[in-house]
Amino acid sequence: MSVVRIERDGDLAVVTVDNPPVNALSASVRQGLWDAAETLDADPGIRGVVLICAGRTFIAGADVTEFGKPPVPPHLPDLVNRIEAAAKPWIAAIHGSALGGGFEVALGCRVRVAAEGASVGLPEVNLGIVPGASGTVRTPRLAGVAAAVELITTGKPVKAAKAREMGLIDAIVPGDLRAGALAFARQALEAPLPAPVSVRPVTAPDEGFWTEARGRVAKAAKGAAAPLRALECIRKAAEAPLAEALAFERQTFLDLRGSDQSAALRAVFFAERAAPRPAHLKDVTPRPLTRVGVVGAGTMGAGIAAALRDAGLPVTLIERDAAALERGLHTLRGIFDGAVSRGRLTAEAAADRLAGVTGATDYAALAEADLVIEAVFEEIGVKRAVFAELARACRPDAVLATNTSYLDPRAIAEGLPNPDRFIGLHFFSPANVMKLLEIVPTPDTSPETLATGFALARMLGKVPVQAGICEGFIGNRILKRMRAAAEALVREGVPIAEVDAAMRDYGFAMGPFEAQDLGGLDIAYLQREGARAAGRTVPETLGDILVRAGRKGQKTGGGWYDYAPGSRAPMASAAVAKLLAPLIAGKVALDRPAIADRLIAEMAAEGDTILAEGIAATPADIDLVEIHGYGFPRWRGGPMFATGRRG
Ligand code: 3H9
Repeated sequence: MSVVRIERDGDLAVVTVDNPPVNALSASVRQGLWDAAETLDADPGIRGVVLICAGRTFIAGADVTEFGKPPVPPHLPDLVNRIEAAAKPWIAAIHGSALGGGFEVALGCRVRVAAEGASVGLPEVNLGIVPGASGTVRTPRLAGVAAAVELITTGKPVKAAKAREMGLIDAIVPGDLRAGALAFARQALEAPLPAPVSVRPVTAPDEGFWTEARGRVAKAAKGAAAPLRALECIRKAAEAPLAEALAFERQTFLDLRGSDQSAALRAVFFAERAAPRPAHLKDVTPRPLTRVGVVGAGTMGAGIAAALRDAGLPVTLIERDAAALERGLHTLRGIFDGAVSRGRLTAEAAADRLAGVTGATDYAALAEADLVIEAVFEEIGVKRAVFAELARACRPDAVLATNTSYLDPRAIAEGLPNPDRFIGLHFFSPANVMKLLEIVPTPDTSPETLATGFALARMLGKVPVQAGICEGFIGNRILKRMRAAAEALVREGVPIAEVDAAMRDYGFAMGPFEAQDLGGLDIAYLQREGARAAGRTVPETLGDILVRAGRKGQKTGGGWYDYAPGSRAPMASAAVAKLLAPLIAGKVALDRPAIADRLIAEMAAEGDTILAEGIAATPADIDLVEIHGYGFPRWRGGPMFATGRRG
């Protein structure tokens, strides 16, 4: 069947794009729309055209899979111009998402109406590009420069109501979109239509506006190039004639499309979409998940409970006594209250989230749970005791998961009846925010249980990555190696602050030493001490020396750095310099890019080992772990991509 079809409804035509899954603007769709404009312009019985889409969404953008290939005409900018120039005015009827090139096609239409749940956006910067079919030029003419800057430099779509307020759409159509859009079109055609967007005037803001915007956008971009380039395009659109602005946008788009950043972001885009549905589980049906339990209401347990509630699942939260349970519920309340004060949740929604949590101190409350996630203290004896209780209290087919970061899930599951329903689910803190979920099956875990882990990730909107069993799984194992390499640099004489600055310059929010000060040096120290006590040879680290001197990080007023009381700003520490002086070889001159290269190379080398051992399935999985769990700059694509290991 054709991807673009024309139907007639009296003197109006309905042009439907039907190109599953998301109606992307592949060459055949562009050609189909072009042909439709030609056909309908030549049809004397037609006064106007409603553009609508089949399936779950309006056109979600250019076809990203075409980006690496030679462009095929008609090109999208020409198509948008063609639609705008049509003798019979086009009216876009938007449902789902009108994104990127999809919204640009809508900008070529004379009027835009949307269904209530629809959203519109120009998310191109997330792919390392700018809108390439007039988004930066037509949006300021439609909705003003400030609105265009917000929409385009953040890449965040806006819901129909806000889009209406911003002037991005003309009306919201309740009920049936096709019927509503046809009615709207009939009425609109009775009066003079608004001018085509490209000929509307645009008011250029003053220099102060651009200075402020540049500062804000650069800060949020954290090294990504596209948002600032998009801002330049919008400025050009505000200050130069139309044709010049369009040419500038096109050139910027083409430059960026061929950039490393765009290649990296595209790779991440497709990896993220592949991750929730691994090929090897294609034919496996997950267990239904309607009732979920969490054992342990500390920071991690409360965060997991919040994530489950955000996904609409009722949660039973278990603690060992009433006081601990009360503390846990208090933590949970704090999470939802925080979301309210940040404007992410209404007070009613927060109350509803909390109301969906049933606290209990008796495991019997988990009798009907489909899945229970254990998130208690990282101590093997404590965890085993929990699973012994779960074995007694839960249904024999309930999936039982451990949220361990370092322990061997096989040891935790020892003695568990029906071990095929056991699995590791490693969340990252704060669990309701961080997207990564490492899914760790044991040799006994059934494919069904594994598929249930992935199904849970989909429900929670997480990025799941399957990891094999080893100390630290994928992410913490790479972290350990990177930290060791960072310490090695310090031993060679690179200042601590230079290592951190190098990683910030690379695109991380924080360097490895600052991050340890924030999280506390003692947890890793205690692990090393545990391993030493168990007879393993674990060489002394610089971190060990600091912890032994009472420097556990910000919480003790100092770790790798000193902190003034009440401040989180790291200051070079004379005490640390003195403590470590005997171990520091001298002073080496390494510039920041060389420092970062060395640490990233170590991460990637550990990635190689992890792949060779079968702990991770693909380099893309490793990159997703680093981006979503460890703050690796997305626009670099992850350590494997950045070091050329993904081809
Ligand atoms: C652009 O438009 C540039 C122009 O300005 C200028 C050009 C000159 N292309 O996310 P989902 C696939 S740049 C190709 O799971 P959802 C996706 O890979 C583009 N394929 O669905 C997946 O495939 P599979 C600007 C695409 O319902 C399937 O569709 N637009 C594209 O959760 C389902 O995806 C964007 O950046 C694409 N553009 O969410 C929009 N988009 O099933 C990006 C998706 O084989 N897309 N696929 O794994 C989205 O944000 C979401 O897909 C959307 C639906 C919200 C639309």
